[in-house]
Amino acid sequence: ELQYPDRLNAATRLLDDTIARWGADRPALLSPTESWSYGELLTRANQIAHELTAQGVVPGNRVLLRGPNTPWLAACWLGVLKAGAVAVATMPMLRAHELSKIIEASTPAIALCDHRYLEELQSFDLPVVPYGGDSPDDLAARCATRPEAFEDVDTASDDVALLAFTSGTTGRPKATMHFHRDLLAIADTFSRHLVKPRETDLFCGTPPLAFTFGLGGLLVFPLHAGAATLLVERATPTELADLVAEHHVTVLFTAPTAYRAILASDRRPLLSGLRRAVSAGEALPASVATDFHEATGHWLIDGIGSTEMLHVFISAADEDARPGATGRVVPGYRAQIVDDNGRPVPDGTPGRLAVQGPTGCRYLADDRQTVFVEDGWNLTGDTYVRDSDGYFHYRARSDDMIVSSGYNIAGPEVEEVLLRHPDVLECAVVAAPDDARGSIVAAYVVLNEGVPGDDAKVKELQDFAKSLAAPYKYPRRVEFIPALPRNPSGKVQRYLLRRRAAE
Ligand code: 3SK
Repeated sequence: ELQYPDRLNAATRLLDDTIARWGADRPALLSPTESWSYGELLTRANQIAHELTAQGVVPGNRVLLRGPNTPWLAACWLGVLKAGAVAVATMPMLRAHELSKIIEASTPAIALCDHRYLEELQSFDLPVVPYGGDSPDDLAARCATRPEAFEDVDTASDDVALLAFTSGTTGRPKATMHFHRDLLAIADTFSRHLVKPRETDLFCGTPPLAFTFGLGGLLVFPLHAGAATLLVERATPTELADLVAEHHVTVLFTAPTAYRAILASDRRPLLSGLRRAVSAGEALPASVATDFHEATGHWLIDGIGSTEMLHVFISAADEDARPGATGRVVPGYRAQIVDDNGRPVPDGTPGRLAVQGPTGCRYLADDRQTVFVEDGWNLTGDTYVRDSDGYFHYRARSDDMIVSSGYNIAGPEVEEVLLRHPDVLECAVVAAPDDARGSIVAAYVVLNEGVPGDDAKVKELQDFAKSLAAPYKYPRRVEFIPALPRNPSGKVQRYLLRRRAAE
């Protein structure tokens, strides 16, 4: 079991203690145009903590952060923790009406905002300090007048360090609270046992730091290991592959769709320089896992985590990886499959995934419990099967199970079949209400550029699905759409498709 002292500040551990171990001159944060050493990062984070304190921020206050992944955003996040305040990082693409829900729920004392993203914050009664620009009121100008050293606030290990918002299945955000010690726990579990970072590594990836997948993979894990991280604002799969090659990235964090797109492109060989590659956020199709292995000789580190649990709790790496299975429980966590009454089911039987560990779900003042906790077990909202070797196989989000004429059909399984068709770029499969069958399988398909989406293609995809899976699973309805709806962290918003299918 992980043991942490009663009092600790995660920013001290990630920054000051890393410097004490590895020195201050090593690179910490890179962007395509900048490079900050650990020493420079420490100075800026300390000055930000001074500035926040001077602005009246006291321990426990929340500080809203808004901007894409940049070194300044990372320094702000660390400065907030050093000041004993609570970081509320928001996805940069959120608009004012989405931000209003977050601001209402988190009541921040102040916002630190990338100077290019100020507009959406203007309608709120909230002090805002811009960063990353060169105006006289920019955070950089303010920091220049502040001391370089700061005595980090002596927070309790179970003081809240961050609020992470999840859009859940309804689009109404809920705030999950995570402690200082939780940030160390994710580094001491998933990162230590699966990612196995080295101080010589360079991390890179696409998830925003406001998504805890990105926060862990692109900030907490590299700093905890004394490594460097290349922060990029946004990158298409092709651009990401180019960055990997140009900067000699060794550890990559991104979603299955990006791996799939790179592997299908002429950038495929560029992945071979990677030492480790992590996939999460969506279920990893077995075909992508196998293809990645063929291209690089390495297995993708697949994982499932959640905003509620902070990071990944089931995963497999290296020779433990099994295409088609997410993996086994990450050391430090426990997982089981239970029925609707919370009773464990035998291996091989699908049920609800329940997980327990050093991190866990705590919602801030919210009575909606789609993921609820009982006796320390967190129900994740996913349907899984555990096999007799202890591997967990994803079936569907519990609400993505389609019951059609009495058959239980996992939407992602049908997606996986359709993705094997050479004309399909991406797809999502949901239930559409049907008088005769209860529900039918409806597939929303994005075709590769130039492929016509006509009746002949519908029939071809249906026949293709019937040829690869039990015929009762084939999509009785196929609709072609230009792009899948995704939330700002890149997850497919199946609830929107379910709504559309019900119209
Ligand atoms: O979606 C996931 O699997 C995930 C992984 C790590 C951290 C957070 C999330 C939501």
